[in-house]
Amino acid sequence: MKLSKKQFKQDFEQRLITKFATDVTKAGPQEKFAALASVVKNYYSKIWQADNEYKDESKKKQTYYFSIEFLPGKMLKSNLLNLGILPTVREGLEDLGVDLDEIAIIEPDMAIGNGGLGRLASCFMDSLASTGLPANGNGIRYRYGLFKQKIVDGYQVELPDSWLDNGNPWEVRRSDKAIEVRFGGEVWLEDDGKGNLIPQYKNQERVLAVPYDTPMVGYENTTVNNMCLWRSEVPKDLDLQFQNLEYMRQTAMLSSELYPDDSNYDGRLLRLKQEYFFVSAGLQRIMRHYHSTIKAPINQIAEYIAVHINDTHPALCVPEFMRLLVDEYNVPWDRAWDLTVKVMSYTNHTILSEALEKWPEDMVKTLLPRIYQIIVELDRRRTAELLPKVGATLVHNTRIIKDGQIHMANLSIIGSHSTNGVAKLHSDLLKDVELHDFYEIYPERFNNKTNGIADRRWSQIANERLSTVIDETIGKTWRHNLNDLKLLEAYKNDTETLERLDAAKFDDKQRLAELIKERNGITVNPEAIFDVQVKRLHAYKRQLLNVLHILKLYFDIKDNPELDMVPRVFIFGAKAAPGYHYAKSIIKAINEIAGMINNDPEVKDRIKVVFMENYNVSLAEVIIPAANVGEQISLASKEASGTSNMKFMLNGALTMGTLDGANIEIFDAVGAGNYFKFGLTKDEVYAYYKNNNYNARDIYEQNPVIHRILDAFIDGTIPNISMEGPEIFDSLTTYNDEYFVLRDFKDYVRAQKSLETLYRDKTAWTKATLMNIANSGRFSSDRTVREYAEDIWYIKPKQ
Ligand code: GPV
Repeated sequence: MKLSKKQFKQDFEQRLITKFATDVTKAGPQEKFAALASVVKNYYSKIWQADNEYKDESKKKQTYYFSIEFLPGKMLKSNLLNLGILPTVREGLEDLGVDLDEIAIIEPDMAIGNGGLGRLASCFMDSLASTGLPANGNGIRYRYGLFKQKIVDGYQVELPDSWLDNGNPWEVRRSDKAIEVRFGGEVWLEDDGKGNLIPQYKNQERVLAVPYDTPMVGYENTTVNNMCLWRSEVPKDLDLQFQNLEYMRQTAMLSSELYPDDSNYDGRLLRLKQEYFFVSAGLQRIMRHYHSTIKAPINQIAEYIAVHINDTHPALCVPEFMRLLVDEYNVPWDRAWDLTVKVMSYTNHTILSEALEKWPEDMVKTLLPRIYQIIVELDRRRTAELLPKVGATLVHNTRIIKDGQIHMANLSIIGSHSTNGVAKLHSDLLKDVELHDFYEIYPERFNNKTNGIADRRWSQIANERLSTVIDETIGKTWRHNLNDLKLLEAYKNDTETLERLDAAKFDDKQRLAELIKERNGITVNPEAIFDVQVKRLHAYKRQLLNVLHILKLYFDIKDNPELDMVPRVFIFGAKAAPGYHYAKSIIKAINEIAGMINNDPEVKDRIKVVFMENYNVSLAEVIIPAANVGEQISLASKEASGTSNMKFMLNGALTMGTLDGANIEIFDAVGAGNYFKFGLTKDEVYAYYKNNNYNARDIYEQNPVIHRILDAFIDGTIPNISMEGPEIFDSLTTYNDEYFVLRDFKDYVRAQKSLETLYRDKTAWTKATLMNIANSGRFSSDRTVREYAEDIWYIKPKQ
């Protein structure tokens, strides 16, 4: 949009008066933020309305992305950037003596997601709008987002994230569009005399779902999409007497808290209620819109809407859509099923068995009796139809209902026309191994969509210094088309460019060093290698492997106090699910090891270990630009994709990585010389499973280096871990090291050595850095959503 600095200053000062009866000299930071956000909202509102009108009139097909998590982080700068007014606003504020960064920091992170899955959903929201694709988000407006992490005595402590205390300037509450969602009670079918079976209900629990719309502003275009988040309330007509207090409490709880589990299934009733709540409300809103605005016959609905099931949490979309079509719109069963499969599509984000959702039949039957009937009927008809075609084994292995449980992945695959994995390796594993039986029956449904990132946030916003260097080298077209970063390759031997890249990195490292000083009280040397692992704490991600390597270096120094090594700062950021005991023990161990090493005078600052508390999107925006190395060290086959690997690459950090998830595609893009590869391949991992011949205790007994490192966990070397030390030690020995940490250790150490060697050659290192940036174009989520649009949703961009 067009905006002069003068106009902006006027708008901002005026808003301070109308909103807070104050001026720029007296306003507090919260007031300044709220006034600025309100001005920005005013700027995009006209575009939003116009785009809504365009969508209504053109009636073009739209996607609805159902996700139980979103993780947008802060929205102010992203909105400013996308509106094309970030520099104008920054300068305007400067004229008024206000620092934009100091205002931006006031906004709480919107953290209604756990990690990669939620962040991916938000990257998609940005990219969908930025590529002009007509799409909507659908989720839950949790009153409390992901917990805030404090580290106390080295332990993780969880505090509530009460992010709405000062209001949310971006959202619009639409009470007029509230919808009722019903749970429990009894249901039976009655013949209406015309051969139709009409469900009758008794004693249902009614909940009001109120939508809060948040605009998703496209990058320098005219698209503004909508992310709809639902809040649960008590229906207004209910008689609120004393006996209803418990009911009111239950209702409020539906949209009260985000479950803090990442890649882990927790089969609690409240979670199932949340899943149905946002699914039913979202689909009902779509149906209303279809009838009020699209006004096409119901049997054409698949030509106007696509519904995406982001992992299995919204899998109830399948039976709920059936219910709406069959019960509310009198569509015959077979026709309804055909429409459902055409409308739905599904993404799988993991093969870890502990993350696969299976709900007990009884629970679904009691909470959602009509949905249960529909699922039983779907299962029955499918079994009858397929038995003669594919045989009993395949049918049994792929049934929706098995052993008294409803398998949500099976429901999602069967009820949709597309199932995709999130990186090539992961999609291949789905086809060849984990979902092979489904692949036999529905080969045409399987496809790959390698993840991507909203590059604008991770470069233009998070790393202005690097962005400027890139502009000065190859011009600005990369800001619109990330593939143009490829132009950088022409400068890979250009000393001046390499020096500038290096200087930008140094600035970013200094900025992080200051933050570390402020938050952790640790002084780190910006000349050191910044070696970073930031992601949820999970055994399969193997933060422990990183820790063992740090201990190895530490003992090398203890054995040889004069050891010549490039100084390293190991930086961790990780939240553990509150109920994940083992993960919390690792956090405690990292912090105790940090204390031990950082305070050992003999180390002479050659190693520093920093655990930064409360890792979240906005902390990532400071840490990742400052990284020299990104640790992507999951056991091959376990990390479906990973997305921080792409953020590191884009910011000129080199990957220390296994051949897992999207790492493989990064490796292919940058070439062997610009990536530190180590570890078992997925075939080697699967061979161990097949032959059942992994023996971690043997490695411990036979490798003296590993022996000594592991003993440090139980012999008092590492202080204050008398509970955690043995737990970790036993997991690696007695319990046979589930994720082959010991097996990959030696090769990891080798790769780390070669990393150090390369870092000593500054030019060679920076050149590798440039090659990473230059080849990161493919990992823009603009590319990813375009692929979804073409291959899965059949939607077209505006213009
Ligand atoms: I399932 N993922 C996640 O963050 N939470 C989950 O509950 C599940 C998956 C992640 C995967 O672990 C990552 O490898 C992947 O990059 C991300 O989803 C986005 O696809």
